[in-house]
Amino acid sequence: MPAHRSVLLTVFSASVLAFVPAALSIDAQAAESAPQSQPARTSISLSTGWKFQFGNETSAAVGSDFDDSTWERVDVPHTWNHIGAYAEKRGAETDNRQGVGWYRLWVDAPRAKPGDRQYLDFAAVGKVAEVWVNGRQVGTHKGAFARFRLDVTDAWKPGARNLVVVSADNSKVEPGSSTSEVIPLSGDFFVHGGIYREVSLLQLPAASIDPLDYGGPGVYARATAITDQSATVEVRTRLRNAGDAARNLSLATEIRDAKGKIVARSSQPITLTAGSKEIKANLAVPIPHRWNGRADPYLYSVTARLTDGKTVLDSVTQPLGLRTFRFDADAGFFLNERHIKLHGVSRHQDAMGAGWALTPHQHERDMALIEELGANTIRQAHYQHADEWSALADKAGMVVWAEVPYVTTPSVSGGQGSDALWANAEQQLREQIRQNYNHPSIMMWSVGNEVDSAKGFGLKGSPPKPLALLQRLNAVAKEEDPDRPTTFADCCEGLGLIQTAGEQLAGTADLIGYNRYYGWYYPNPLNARKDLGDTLDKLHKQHPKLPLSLSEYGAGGTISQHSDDVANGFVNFVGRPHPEEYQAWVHEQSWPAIAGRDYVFASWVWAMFDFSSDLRDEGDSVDLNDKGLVTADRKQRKDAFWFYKVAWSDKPTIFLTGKRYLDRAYPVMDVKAYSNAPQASLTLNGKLIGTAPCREFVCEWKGVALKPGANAATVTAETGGQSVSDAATWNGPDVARTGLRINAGSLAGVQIGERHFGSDTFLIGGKPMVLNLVGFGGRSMAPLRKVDAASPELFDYWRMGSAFAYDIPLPDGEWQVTLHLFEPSKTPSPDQAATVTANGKRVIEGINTAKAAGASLKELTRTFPVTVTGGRLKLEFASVSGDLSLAAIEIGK
Ligand code: GCB
Repeated sequence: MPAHRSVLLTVFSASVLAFVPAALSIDAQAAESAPQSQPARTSISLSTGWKFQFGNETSAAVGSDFDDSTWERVDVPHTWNHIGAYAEKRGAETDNRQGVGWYRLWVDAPRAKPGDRQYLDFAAVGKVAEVWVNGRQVGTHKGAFARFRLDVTDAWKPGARNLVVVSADNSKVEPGSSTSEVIPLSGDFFVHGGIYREVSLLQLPAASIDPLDYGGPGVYARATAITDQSATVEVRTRLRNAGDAARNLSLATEIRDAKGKIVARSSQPITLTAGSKEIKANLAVPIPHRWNGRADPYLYSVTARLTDGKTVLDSVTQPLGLRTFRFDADAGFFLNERHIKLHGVSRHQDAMGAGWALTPHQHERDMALIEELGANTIRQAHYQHADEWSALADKAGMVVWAEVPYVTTPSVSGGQGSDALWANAEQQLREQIRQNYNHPSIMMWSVGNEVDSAKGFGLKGSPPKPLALLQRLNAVAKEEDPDRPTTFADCCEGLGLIQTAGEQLAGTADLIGYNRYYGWYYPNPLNARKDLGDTLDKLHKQHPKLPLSLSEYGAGGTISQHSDDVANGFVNFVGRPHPEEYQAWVHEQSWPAIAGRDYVFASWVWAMFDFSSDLRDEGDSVDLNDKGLVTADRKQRKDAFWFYKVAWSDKPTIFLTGKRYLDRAYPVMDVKAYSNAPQASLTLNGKLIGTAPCREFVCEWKGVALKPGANAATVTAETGGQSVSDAATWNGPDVARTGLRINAGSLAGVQIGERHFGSDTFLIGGKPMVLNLVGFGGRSMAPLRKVDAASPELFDYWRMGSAFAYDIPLPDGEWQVTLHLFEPSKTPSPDQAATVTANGKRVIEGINTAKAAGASLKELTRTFPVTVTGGRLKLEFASVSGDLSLAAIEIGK
C-alpha cells in the first residue's frame, strides 16, 4: 500500500483512533522512537464529485465559467468504456468509444503553510492525460498504466476553491493519431479510457521526499547481502527542496518487522540545497526473517522520515521483503536457495461491468481466487498493474512477472519506430520499475510481449523491427534495477510463418517466456501434449544457457457450451463454440508436459479470468477473450480451474467435471473426475460403477449408461487417510421417446427449437470441417459462406471423408434416420458416388450430393428406416470419388 494511504488514515481519522487500538497499536509502538509531531504528508482523496463528458469539448471546458451542468456526475475510479458480454451480439450497454473523455472537479482546498507545495497524484489515466488547474495547463502524461504526479503549486489556491480538469484520450492507434507513439500500439485487450485509478492531492513542505521521481515513492530499498545472521539493506531516498535556500535537515531510516518493531535504524544530517538529491543509508537487519513465497510471505517495512530537528517534514513507508532468488537454465527457479516449480496464471486488470476501474475489493477478490487455485506465480499482463495489486501479491507470496506494454505491434511508423515511441516506451519502463521497486513479489521485468508477431496480425509491407527497442528497454531495466533479471514473451520463434523477418529476439533479455498454444491455435490440436513437450525441448536445446518459461498457454472455454467428445470436433479458435470440456482437456494435456520439465522455470496459464478484447467474438461471448479459468464476472470457476486446483494442491481433493452439462444429449457419457488421490470410485444412482485410477489427476469412467431423467453421481477417493467426495446430477435423454441427434463435425452440441443435437461422437474416421474459419476481429471478415438449409446452424461444421462410420448406442426397435448432407465445394468431383450403409444394409446408393441437392452449398436430406437389434446402429459412409460431407444425423421414430 502506498505510504500516503496509511498516512491519510492517521491524518483524517484522528477521531477514530480510539476505536481501532488493535490495528493501530503497531503505529503507536513505532511512534515511540519517532519525533512526536504529526507526519507532514497530507493526502486528500479526490475520488468523488467529478463531472464527465465524452468528446465534443473544446478548450473552453478547462475554464471556471464553463457550464458543466449537463455533464454526468461520476466518481473515480471511472471509465466510460463497457466492453464484453456473454451474448451473441453487442448490446446497448456496450461502450467501445475511443477518443477523449473530459473530467472536471471543484476542490475545496485545505489551507497551506507558507512554502508548501501541492501535487496532483493520478494512479493511472487511460491513455494520454492532460491536466489543467484553474484554467492553467499543468502537465500531460502519456501512458495508461503508471502513476504520475504533477507539481501544481503555481496554479493552486490553498484554502479556496480550485478547478481540476483532466482530458483522458484513448484514441485508436493509427498513424498520426494522438496515441500512435504511446505503447501499447495494439494487443488482444481493450485499452480503457478514463481516470480509472484513484486521484489525490498531496500537500508537502518545500523540502520533502521527492514525489516527482517518475511517480515512484522516492524511497528504494534493496538487500545487498542476506545471511542467516544478518541482512544488509541499502535504502536510497530521493529528497526534493523546492525552495531557494539550502536547508539543514535530518533523514531517519528505519526498518520494522511485521509486528511494527524497529529492527534497524539510521539517521543522518543532510544539507539540502535547491533541487533534488539522493541519500543512501545502509542498515543491518539481525536474524532476517525471509520473504519465502506462499509458504511464508514475511514482510518488513522501511520508513524514511525527513525532519528539520523539531518537526517531521515528510515520511514514506514501503514494503520490504528479504529474499534471494535465481533462475537456472537447467534446474529452474530457486527462492532462498530452495527449488520451487513456479506455476500460475496471467491476469488482466479487467472485470465485467467495471472494466479497468477496479475497486480494492475487486483486486482482493481476484487474488483470493488465484490463491484458491493454488498458483504461486502471477504474470501481470501486459502492462503495469495497480500498486495495491502488487501489494496483494507481496502479502500472498506470489512470484510476479511484471511487464511493460511493448506489445504485438512494435511501431506504426515502420522500421525500428520513432524517437517519440522509444522515449515513451523508456519512460513507461522507468515509471514501472521505480513505482514497483519495493515489491518483493516482483522478480522479473518483462520488456515486451509478442513484438515478433506483427506479420501474424496481417501487417503489410516491410515488417517493423522490434529488436533494437527491445534491447534498449533491456538496458534501461538493468540501469534502473541491477538485481532483477529481465525477460520478455516470445510469440513466434520457430513458428516460421509469422515471425517478424530476420530478427532473433531470444537472448535479448536474461530470461525468456514462450507463448505457445498447442491444442488451440496450431494445426493438429490432438497432439497438444507431445507438441508442447517437443517444442519446449527444442527451444531449450537451441538456447541451453537461457532460463526458459512458458509465459502463455491455454484454450477458450465457455460454460454454456458442452462436448461429449473433445477429440472429434473442429477447433474454431476465435469463433464459436468453445466448449468447457475442450478447454479442460487442453490443460490436462499441457500440465504434464510442463510439470515433467525442471528446466521450465515457470508456466502461466492464459488467463486467470475472461477479459475484454474487441478483437473477439467467440465461445458464447462478444468482446471477451474466453481463455479464463474463471468467468469475467468472477462467478463461475470453469472445469479447467478445478483441474489446477487439484493438481496444485497438497490437500486431498476430488472434483467431478461436466456438472454444468446438465441435460445430456446421449444415453451414455464418459464420467471424469479430477483428483490427487491414486484412484476413485464412481457410484451412479446408488450403484457402484467402478474404481478407476487417477492418472495425472484425471480419473475416468468411459461409456457410463444414463437412465432417462435425473441421474445422481458420486465420486469418492481415499488419500492420506482422508476420504473426499463430490457429487453431480445429470439428466439423461429419453431416447426411446425423443430420439437422438448428432451435430457432425462440431465440438459442441446445438439446440434448434425442441431438437438437441449433441457434439460429434460415436465415430470412426473422417475429418471435422468448418464452414467459416474467421480470423481475429472476425466479425468483419467477408465473404462468409452460407448453406441453403432449413437449419443452417447444422452446417457450420461437418464431417467429411471418403470412408467414415458411426457406431451409435440406440435402443432396439424400428427407427427413422435422417441424414443432413451437402456439398461444400463449388467445384465438386462430378463422379462422386456416395453410399451409406445402416447396420449392414445399403440405404443410399451412389449419389452425387451437389447434383441431388441441385447445387453446392445446398442441403440434401435423406431419410430411411432401420431396425436396431443388439443396442447399436452402425452407419457407414463411403464415396468413390471425392469426399462425402455430413452435417448432422437425426434419429427418431
Ligand atoms: C497471446 C497474447 C495475448 C492474447 C493471447 C490469446 O499470445 O500474448 O495477449 O490474449 O495470445 O488469447 O490469443
